Order: sequence, then structure tokens, then C-alpha cells
Amino acid sequence: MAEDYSLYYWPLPFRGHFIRYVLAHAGTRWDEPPIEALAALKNAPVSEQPLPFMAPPLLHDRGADIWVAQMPAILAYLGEKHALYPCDPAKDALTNTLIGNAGDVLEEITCNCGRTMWSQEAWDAFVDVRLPRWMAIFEEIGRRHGLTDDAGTMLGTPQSTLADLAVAALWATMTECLPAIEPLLKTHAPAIAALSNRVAAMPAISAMRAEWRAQHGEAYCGGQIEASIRHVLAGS
Ligand SMILES: N[C@@H](CCC(=O)N[C@@H](CS)C(=O)NCC(=O)O)C(=O)O
Repeated sequence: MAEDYSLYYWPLPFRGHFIRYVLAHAGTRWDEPPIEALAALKNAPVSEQPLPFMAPPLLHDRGADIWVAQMPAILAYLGEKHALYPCDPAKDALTNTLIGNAGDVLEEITCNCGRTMWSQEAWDAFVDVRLPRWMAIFEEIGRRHGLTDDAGTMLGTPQSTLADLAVAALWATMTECLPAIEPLLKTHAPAIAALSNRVAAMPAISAMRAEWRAQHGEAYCGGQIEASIRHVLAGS
């Protein structure tokens, strides 16, 4: 059977898992072309790219022949297509806010995709102030919608929505790949930690994660910046 989608991304969780969580949860079939295919698209003249873009993730909806770049836009596209938004204007907007917040957290934890490396001093300040504040922001939004330490969804919907998937893709992936961060999340966002674990344990997502780890191991964002994060985590 033909795949529904092709996801062009590095063999890393990081931004990719946001999309993989949604694709798995929606019951889709997708492939991930090899790095050489991604590199060929990324480095092609923009006039020859199927969609002019700078950096992956890039999604190809093969049936509709639609290309989407930018992680938040890909989630929005899949959310619309697979009816994963809450379908309430305020909650839909909040879903997009949470996805935007997640993207900001990814930028911060990687010092803007490795533009600089972490010093111990800068990391200690980050895990003292900004990272706990981000965790508390997610926790407060969830609790305002009835999320508790052991039950509920991010926006108070009866079923998991795109918001739950994005929240789990951020926090469950981060704490799975960088377990030293888990105690911080449990302290500042216990309900988010539990929600993320519940979503990550849903059968389709759990199967995707298990297969992923078996094939690719424990890397998070890759490259020198991941080495830098692991170095400062060891020194904390
Ligand atoms: N704003 C983009 C950021 C994309 C991005 O920075 N991708 C990284 C990997 S996570 C990359 O491949 N960067 C290489 C580059 O910018 O050339 C998104 O959310 O998708």
C-alpha cells in the first residue's frame, strides 16, 4: 500500500517527533526518505524546490501532492486534515499558541539551533529561571482546562487533540532523551509530565517510539549542541 505522506527530516526526534506523534496518532502511513534525498531537496535552487524552504521538517502529502514546511504549519495542516483541532475558536487558537511555545522551547534549549554552545553558567541560569517558567506556563494552561496530576487533557476536551500531541511531543521526548530534565518537569509541571507520559504511552505512539529508538537510539537534537547540552547536564 502506498504511503500517505513522506516526512523529510533528520534521523532525530526533536522537531520530527511532533510530526511523527501526529502521523502515528492519526493512523497514517508515512516514509522518511534518506538524508541524501533531504539534502538534495534542501540544497536545490529554490526555483527547483517543490516548495521553496530553508530547513526541514518538510512534509509531502503524497495523495494531494501538497508540500508543507515549518513544523507549526505542518502540525496545523495535519490537524485540519485529520480533525485533530478541538473545533472551538479559543481552543484552536490556544492549540496554535502551545505549538508556538513548543517551538520557542526548542529554540531556547538548543541556543537557536546551535548558534552558540552552552556554558555551565548559562545552562544553570536557564534551568533556574526560563525552563521552569516554560514548564509552569504549560502546566497553568493545562490546569485552567481541568488537567490534574493524573487525569484530563490539555484543553479540557474529552479526547486527545493536537494540543495534547504537541505537548507530549515536546516534554515526553525531551525527558525521554534527556532524563536528567525529568525531575525538573515533575517539580514545575507534574500534570504536564503525567499527561505527556499518558500520550506517549498511547498504543500507536508507543509503537512508533519503540521502533524509533530501536533504529536510531537516544539522540535528541543531534550535533555539537546536543553534546553541549549533555555536557552541562552532567555538570548540573
Ligand atoms: N522554524 C523551522 C525551523 C527549522 C529548523 O531550524 N530545522 C533545523 C533542524 S530542527 C535544521 O535542519 N536547520 C538547518 C538549517 O537551518 O539549514 C520549523 O519550525 O520547522
